[in-house]
Amino acid sequence: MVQLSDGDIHTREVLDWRGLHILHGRMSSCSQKLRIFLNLKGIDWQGHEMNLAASETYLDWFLGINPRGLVPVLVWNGAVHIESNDILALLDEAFPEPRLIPKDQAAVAELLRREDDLHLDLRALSFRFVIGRTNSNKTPEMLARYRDGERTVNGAPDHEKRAHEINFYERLAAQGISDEAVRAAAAKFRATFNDLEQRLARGPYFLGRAMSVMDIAWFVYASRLNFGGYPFAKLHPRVHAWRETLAADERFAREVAPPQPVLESIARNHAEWARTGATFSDVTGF
Ligand SMILES: N[C@@H](CCC(=O)N[C@@H](CS)C(=O)NCC(=O)O)C(=O)O
Repeated sequence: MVQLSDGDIHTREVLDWRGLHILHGRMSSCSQKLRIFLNLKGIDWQGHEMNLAASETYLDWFLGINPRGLVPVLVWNGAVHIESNDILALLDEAFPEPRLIPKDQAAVAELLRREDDLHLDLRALSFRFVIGRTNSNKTPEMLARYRDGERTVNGAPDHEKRAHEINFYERLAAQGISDEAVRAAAAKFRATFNDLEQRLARGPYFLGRAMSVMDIAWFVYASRLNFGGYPFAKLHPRVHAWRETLAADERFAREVAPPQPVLESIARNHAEWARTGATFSDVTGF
């Protein structure tokens, strides 16, 4: 569990926030996962939406809450919790109905770890095939401030986690998202969705008869990749049908739906990539 300690938090006003507050991003996959989870549990929360396109999580105000500069963040009666999967575990304990993280399933921890590991791959594919961002939205000054800040997680410097983010944005600025990087990321998703396809042969949800956090987490990833043109129906028909079933449920659908202007821009991007032979299938051969 990552609950920040008092000394980690420089934006002191949040210590006075009562109730359950979520700092999140509309198009952030980890935030989408948390919002679906909250919907299914029927938990009331107060939202603080951060604009990720404008890099608001790199502002001092936000970094004073989460030194990693990432959403989502839970502030619950003044206690600050980061890392989406830890937040879900905490909330599942506090609001056990319906139970979404079964205790007796060894597969849960492994599949959530895999989801977290693939996060930067999802971001790369999203930028390239959904948002169409090939340049970094972080200036060198922003990255330097992010790198050099004297910020801590539980009292200890947190350079390694931040290094991953910095590497990602420096590479993006230097070389965009190469076809090679796309193919490597896509292959990892294909292998994981092949495993998930096998799981769905045993029941309607990834863990069998009951819906769980696994379905939420992978629904978010599958929805994002679906927007990018990943051919689910062709490669993983059961995953395709499972995603469509969940997408018919508003508690899922509304959280992954891009705002109208973003939808229009995605449609324009796809038309352009189709015209130039640069779609997801063109690049990956899937
Ligand atoms: N391991 C973290 C990952 C969180 C994360 O990477 N959040 C992304 C959005 S999905 C973010 O805040 N990105 C800010 C940016 O890239 O500017 C978690 O599970 O909470």
